[in-house]
Amino acid sequence: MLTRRRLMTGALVAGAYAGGMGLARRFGRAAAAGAATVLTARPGEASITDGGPTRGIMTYETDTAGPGGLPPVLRMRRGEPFAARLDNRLDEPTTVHWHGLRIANAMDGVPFLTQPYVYPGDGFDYRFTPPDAGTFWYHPHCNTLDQMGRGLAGVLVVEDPADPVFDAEIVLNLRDWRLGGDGQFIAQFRPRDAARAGTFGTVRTANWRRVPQYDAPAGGLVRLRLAATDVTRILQLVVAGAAAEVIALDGNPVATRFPLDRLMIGPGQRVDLCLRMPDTEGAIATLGDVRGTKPADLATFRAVGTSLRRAVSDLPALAANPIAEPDLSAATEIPFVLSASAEERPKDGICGSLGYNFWAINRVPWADDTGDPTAPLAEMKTGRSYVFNVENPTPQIHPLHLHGLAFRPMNSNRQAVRPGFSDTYLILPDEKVQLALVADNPGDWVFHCHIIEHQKTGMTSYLRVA
Ligand SMILES: [Cu+2]
Repeated sequence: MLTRRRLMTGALVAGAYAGGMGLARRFGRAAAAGAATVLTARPGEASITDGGPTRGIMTYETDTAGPGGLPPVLRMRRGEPFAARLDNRLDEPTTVHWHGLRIANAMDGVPFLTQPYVYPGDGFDYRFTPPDAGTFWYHPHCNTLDQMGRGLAGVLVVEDPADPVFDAEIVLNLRDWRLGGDGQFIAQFRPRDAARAGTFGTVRTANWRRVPQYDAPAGGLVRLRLAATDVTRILQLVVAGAAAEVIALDGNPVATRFPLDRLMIGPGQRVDLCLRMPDTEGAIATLGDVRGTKPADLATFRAVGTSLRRAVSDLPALAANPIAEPDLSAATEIPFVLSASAEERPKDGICGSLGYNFWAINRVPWADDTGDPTAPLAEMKTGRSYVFNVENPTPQIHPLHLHGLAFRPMNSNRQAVRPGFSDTYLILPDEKVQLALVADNPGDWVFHCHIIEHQKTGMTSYLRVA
C-alpha cells in the first residue's frame, strides 16, 4: 500500500541516493514479509575521499541493494516476523548482531556465546520478530574493530504502523574512517590510544559521504534518524538553520520532546529528530558535531518547494515500546565497577582480540567475544527486577551497552539522566548511575563498552538470565 509518506520517503530517498537505494527501501519490506532477505557480507572498494577508491572496504548488500556501497537500511515492522540469511563472502568469520533489538538469545549474533562462527562461504539464518519500533543498527560481533572499521555497520529501522506522518524521512549512518592521505586504510588503532579515549578516525562521514546534502520539503517535518556507528567517536549534536526536537533516543520515544542542544551520544546510540525545515526554498539547515577541538558539519538539508507551513507541535507523540517497568521495591542490586586493567601484556585471543588488556569490569578483563571459560559476571532470574549500580572511576567516558534487554536510568551523581528506556548508557568519568530493568529475556547477554578498543581490550562481560 502506497501511503503519502511512503511516496514521499521513496521519492526523497531516490533523489538522495541517486536511484538504487529508493527502490531497495520500498522493496525491502516486501522481501521481509515473505522470503528471507539475503544479507551478503563482502569485501570491496568505495569512494570515501576524493583520492580515488578506498580498497579493503567491507560492506553488506541485500538482493535489492548493492553492490559495494553503504550497507542498506534494513526495514522491518514491530510485531512482524523478519528473516535474513547472512551469506559470508568475506575472507574471515563473521556474525550479525542486531543492536538494541530485544529478540531471542540464539539470534543475538555473538560468536561462541549465542551461535557458532559463520565461516567464509557459509551462511546463517536469522529470524526474529522485533518487539519495539525505532531506530536500531546491525554490525558484526567478531573481529569487530577491523570489520566495523572497514564498513560493516548498517542502520535498522523498525516501523510502527501507527507512526505519525512526516513529510520526509532521512536516515544517517554517522561514522569515521581511518584513512591516510592516499585514501587507503591505516592501522585501525594505536595501543596508547586504546588505553585512553580510543583511536579516532581521520575522515568523517554521513552515509559514507563527507557532508552530504539532502533535499526536503520547505516548511515540512522531517524524521531524521541518526545512528552513531563509529568505533570510537562520541558526538555532541547541534542543528543550525532549522528547529530540531529530540523525539526518540536509543530507539525509544522520549516522554517529552525537547530541543536539540549539544546532545551527547556515544558509539552505538541513536537519536530521532523532528527537523522543521526552513520556509524559504533553497535555505539550508546543518547537522553538526561540536564536541572537542574540531567541530564538524556532518550533513546539510536544503528546503525545496513551496512551504508546507507545518509546526513541530502538529506532530503527535510516538507510541511507547512495550517494555516491562522494573519493580524497584523488589529489585536486587548488582554492582558493576568499570576499571583500567593493570595487566597490559599482550594476550592471544580469538575473534580479533587486539592483544592487550587495558580495561575490565569488576576487575575481570575479558578481551574476547567468547565466554568460555569465563563465567557470567552476574546471573539474573527470569522475570525479576534488578538495579545495576554502575561506577566509572576511570578518566574516560564509556558507552556501556547491554544486549537483549532494555534498562531505565534512574539517577546519577554526575548528570540529569534521560529517564527513557535504553540499551546504551554513556557513563561519565567518576559517575555512579543506577540502571533498572526487568530480566525478562532469557539467555547470555553481552554487557560491554561500545568504544570497540575498550571492548576488545577487556571492558566486556556477559550476564546470564535464566
Ligand atoms: Cu569504554
